Amino acid sequence: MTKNALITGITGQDGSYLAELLLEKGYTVHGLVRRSSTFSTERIEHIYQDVHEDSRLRLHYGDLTDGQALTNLVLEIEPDEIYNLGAQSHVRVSFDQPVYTLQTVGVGALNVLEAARLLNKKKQVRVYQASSSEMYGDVLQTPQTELTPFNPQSPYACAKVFAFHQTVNYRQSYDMFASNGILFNHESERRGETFVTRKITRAAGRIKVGMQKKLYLGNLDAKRDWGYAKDYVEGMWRILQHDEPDDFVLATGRTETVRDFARLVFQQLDLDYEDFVEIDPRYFRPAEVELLLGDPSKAKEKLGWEAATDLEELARIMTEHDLELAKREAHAKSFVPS
Ligand code: NDP
Ligand code: GDR
Repeated sequence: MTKNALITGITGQDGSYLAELLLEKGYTVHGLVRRSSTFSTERIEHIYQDVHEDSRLRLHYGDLTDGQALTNLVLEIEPDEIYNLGAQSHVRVSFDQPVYTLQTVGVGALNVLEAARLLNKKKQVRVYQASSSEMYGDVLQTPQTELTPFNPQSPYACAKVFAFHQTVNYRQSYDMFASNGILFNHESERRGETFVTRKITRAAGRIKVGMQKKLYLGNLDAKRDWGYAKDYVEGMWRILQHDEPDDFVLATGRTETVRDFARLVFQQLDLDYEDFVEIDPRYFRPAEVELLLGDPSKAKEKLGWEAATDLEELARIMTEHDLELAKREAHAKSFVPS
């Protein structure tokens, strides 16, 4: 029988890859989309068909902060699986918008769990909560596992810790199938342009074609465990197919600095990052997470999941993509209508 899934955050990086994966697997996919004055559906345009055709991808207006509308939607579409990926997901921005961040990331997750609890009285629904390595914060133990204590360092991370515990609490209190994926940083050519990896690959491409002179960054010494988003959405799906609800770290098990990533990207374009990268303190954070390194052993053992793409390959995919994008931008700029 065809399965039915609801994805919050379907217009984001992960939501778009997950929607592709679930459609390939034969699911009907419902996506929650925020109303905005311009279209926000660029990442899923290639899989979206006209609503008047028999499409297995169906979009619904909604917002994680509107719990009543979310409950109505969940009770109407009766999903077998809910993937809660929606979030104000930028750590630096969460210091500027702490309350809004808590509303979407924390209360939003609780709204999803409440809606699922009500549906669960009628049919079993499985819930995936997008938890984050940011919850470990100023790390108390390396590498980080499912048992490492949290020590969050930002409003975003505090809100994710709240959502993590609510997910565990709903599992224990109501016998619900509710699982956390504790995902370490994962990137792609669809990554938002203000996250550091994409900021670097976008700038390097533009520098290569002569459209930009400098790249301004913050802390170059922060270390992150970076994987490829396409690999990670497969892990999310496996977490919900497991025979029991549980919490899993998804990571590569390798950590590198922001500086290393910049060096790698510029090298791939035969450039030296030191000639172009400048430090701008505006990108420093009030509190920084200096080191993240995940131990994905449990996911490997119980789910058979492993990150398939290494950092060099990830940097190559993103750099090639953004060089082509920069070339098209340069071409469009040079075009003079006759
Ligand atoms: P993105 O920032 O790319 O996407 C976030 C999505 O959430 C977008 O679709 C956005 O909609 C939507 N959204 C934001 N606010 C609301 C709201 N109030 N109501 C409904 N939807 C909303 O994030 P990613 O795809 O990178 O990440 C997916 C999830 O995984 C997030 O929860 C993130 O915090 C978490 N995570 C991400 C990691 C990563 O490395 N990428 C690692 C660990 C966890 P819109 O397009 O309209 O802005
Ligand atoms: P992060 O990702 O905070 O880990 O959160 P981000 O790419 O924003 O920062 C990674 C590291 O790079 C440093 N940095 C910069 N960051 C940004 N954005 N811009 C800069 O100019 C810059 N210069 C240096 C940061 O200080 C940081 O140390 C991401 C998000 O996807 C979260 O939603 C997710 O939960 C975590 O990953 C896991």
